[in-house]
Amino acid sequence: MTTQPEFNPIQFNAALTRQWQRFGLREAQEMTPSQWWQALSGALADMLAAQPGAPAPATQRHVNYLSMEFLIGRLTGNNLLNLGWYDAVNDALSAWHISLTDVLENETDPALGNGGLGRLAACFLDSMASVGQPATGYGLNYQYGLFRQRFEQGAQHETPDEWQRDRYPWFNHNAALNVRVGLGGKVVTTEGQPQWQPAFELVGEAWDLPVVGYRNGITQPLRLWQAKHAEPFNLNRFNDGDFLRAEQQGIDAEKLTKVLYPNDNHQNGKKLRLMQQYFQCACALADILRRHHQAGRSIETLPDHEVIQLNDTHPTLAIPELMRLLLDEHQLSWDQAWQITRHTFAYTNHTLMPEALECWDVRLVRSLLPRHMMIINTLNARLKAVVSARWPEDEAKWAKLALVHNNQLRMANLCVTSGFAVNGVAALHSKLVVQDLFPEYHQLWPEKFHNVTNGITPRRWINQCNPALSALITRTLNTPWLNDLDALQGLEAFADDAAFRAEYHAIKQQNKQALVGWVKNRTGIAIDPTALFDVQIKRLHEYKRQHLSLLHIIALWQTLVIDPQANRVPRVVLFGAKAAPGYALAKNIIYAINKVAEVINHDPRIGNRLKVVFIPDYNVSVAERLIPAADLSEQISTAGKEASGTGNMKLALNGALTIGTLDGANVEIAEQVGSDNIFIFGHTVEQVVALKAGGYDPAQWRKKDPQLNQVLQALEDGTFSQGDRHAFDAMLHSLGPEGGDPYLVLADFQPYLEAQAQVEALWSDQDAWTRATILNTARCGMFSADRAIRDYQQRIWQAKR
Ligand code: 26Q
Repeated sequence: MTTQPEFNPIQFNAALTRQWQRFGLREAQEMTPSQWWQALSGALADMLAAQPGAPAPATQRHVNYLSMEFLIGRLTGNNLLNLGWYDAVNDALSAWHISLTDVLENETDPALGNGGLGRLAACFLDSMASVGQPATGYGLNYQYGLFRQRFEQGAQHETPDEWQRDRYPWFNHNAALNVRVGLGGKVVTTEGQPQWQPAFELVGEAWDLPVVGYRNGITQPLRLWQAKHAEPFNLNRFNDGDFLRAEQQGIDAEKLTKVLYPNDNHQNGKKLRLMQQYFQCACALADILRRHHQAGRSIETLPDHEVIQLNDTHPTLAIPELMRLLLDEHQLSWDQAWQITRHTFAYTNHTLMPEALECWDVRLVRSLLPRHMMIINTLNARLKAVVSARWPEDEAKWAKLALVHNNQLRMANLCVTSGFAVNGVAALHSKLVVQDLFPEYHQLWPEKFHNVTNGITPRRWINQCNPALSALITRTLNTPWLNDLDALQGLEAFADDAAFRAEYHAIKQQNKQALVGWVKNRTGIAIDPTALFDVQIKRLHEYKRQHLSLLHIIALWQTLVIDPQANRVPRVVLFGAKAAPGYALAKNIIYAINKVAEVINHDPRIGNRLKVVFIPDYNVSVAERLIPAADLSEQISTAGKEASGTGNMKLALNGALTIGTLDGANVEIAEQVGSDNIFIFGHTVEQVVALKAGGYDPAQWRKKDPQLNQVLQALEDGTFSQGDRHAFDAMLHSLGPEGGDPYLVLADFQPYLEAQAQVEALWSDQDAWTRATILNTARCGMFSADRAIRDYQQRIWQAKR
């Protein structure tokens, strides 16, 4: 058992001094706020690098977590808390009359991910370090993270996110870890041995970020690869015309890791994205094999020591890459190579949505990776033999199970076939993965399929973002709970303690008050801290149904306009969401929310009883402000569409009550907190299926519901768009007979309104509300990412073979 690293103030002062001296200053006081952050982080990074590393336990497989996204959020404050140095550094800085919290605000949020999948990867790294699971995260060091969002007259505009990776003090670049990666070219066979001759090569540089375990002395790397031109420049190759060929194909090495693709739950089939994926896989595998050899281990024992966890199908090319290395570089037989490969990979599925399942044009894959395509074709032929043995002459089965079909390479099928484990991310989702997505594969290999319900790191998502609540919990439980979140159960006893309720309520109120000032600053909108804060924060997607909440807002406004005396609960509805730049419908929903907000927020008849705020440029740091101040958590996706959700867990842990459908992890949240402490509504998965099978007709639902009709009319008749009757066409079209309302927004409208009425009823009894929020905090222990990591260990990584 390793322990918390000691903070040495003398060492700290020396490290800090080196930093400001590098800026060419004469004393610390000359630093600007941003230089303070730079210097503090640089000093801490130096001190961390000097700490003795904890020896890796030899008995556990090392986890290689491959992900195209790591949405890590700001690091400096988080690292200080995990190291246990926060208070000491706070004291040290106050000697210079510098406020640590102010300094920390100068960090730009590294946005190297889109949403749920990327943030999950970051939470898992924190938990693996904290529970002592040896692990390396492998990803890409994008120059531009997820775009920055602004609104112009209500419409989303994107600007590049230049996060200045070259000046990020937490990076440690180690040139000794450089990797060479090939692309394009051809395969030549000499004496029966195929060999890939790439058209050109690039270099992957390893840029490491430290992942600090919670007070246990463990630090392990998140290794992000950055593409560079191969150097020294190869003059022979240049003369051979290879360089020109590369130029003709528009391949510029440094373009490769320029920008994160901003699609979430949607594949776009771009060549550069495929190159990014391969580059990331090739770098990671070279690194994993180098470590394995350096440890003096033989290649056959790879799966005994290493597991490669694929975060969705984005790093699937790691599979044919390992096969290629084993066959062509290590000269193993096919059977030997396959034995190793199929015991090394495990795959996590994050979506059932057909448009997000990755398929790549075989010609594109072949042009970039001819040898890999050959290997995939052999795998496909071998799979075909297995499938026809099981289902002789069943063409339909093969059409579903083939790796390559109609000139499309299906990444998910390659992952299921080549890995030893497949998991979904919540109980309901994992059931649907088996039943709807891979039923035939499940019949072939039932033992491969698992559920691991997602989790969140309580270090960032309560301790860091909600220090007052964390302190209350620590005082109350008097036991370490941040690495044993089940201990929160101890709070249950206090739900009926009026003094504790008052303290818990006061903290929520303070957090709301703090948000009020920040919202005013950021948007100019004044909101009432005593109102119910109704929060929906997540990517903008049709299936997540932000527009269902919008319909409720309009209905509420209409009621208040008709009857200003109506006894309704004052409410502030807060949205945070980015729409993929090419996703027109999602952008139209943002526009609609902003336009409706404009009218409602300026309606003198409404006053403070209803306000709508769309916070621009939602990111991890914004989430850290909103979550502790939320009263109501909107988790209202169409049942069966949200694989898990993780914002739902963060909000519940911080004492927001959930209004939600029986979708994703909402199902398990409901089980944990109890039906009295959550507002569940809407069609279930089975009812959704039945409704669609019976020929769902949104026009009928509109016709039979005058209130719904009135709401939609207000959107159609220009009430919110200065008379423009076409402003919300995209959204209204999708909800109408032509669009067919694919996500059943109209069918869930009344059930949603009824659930919102129950919300108001409970809110009107503040004591009962607070009691329910305490029970939410007390019963969310299982949503710690530490529990999720232990599930992965037991069910997948360390399971007996
Ligand atoms: C694929 C190919 C090409 C370009 C982009 C993509 C791409 C990128 C990101 C496809 C999907 C994503 C992101 C998916 C995602 O975030 N899924 C979410 O994962 C969370 C963690 O498991 C779940 O909680 C959410 O329910 C799920 O939507």
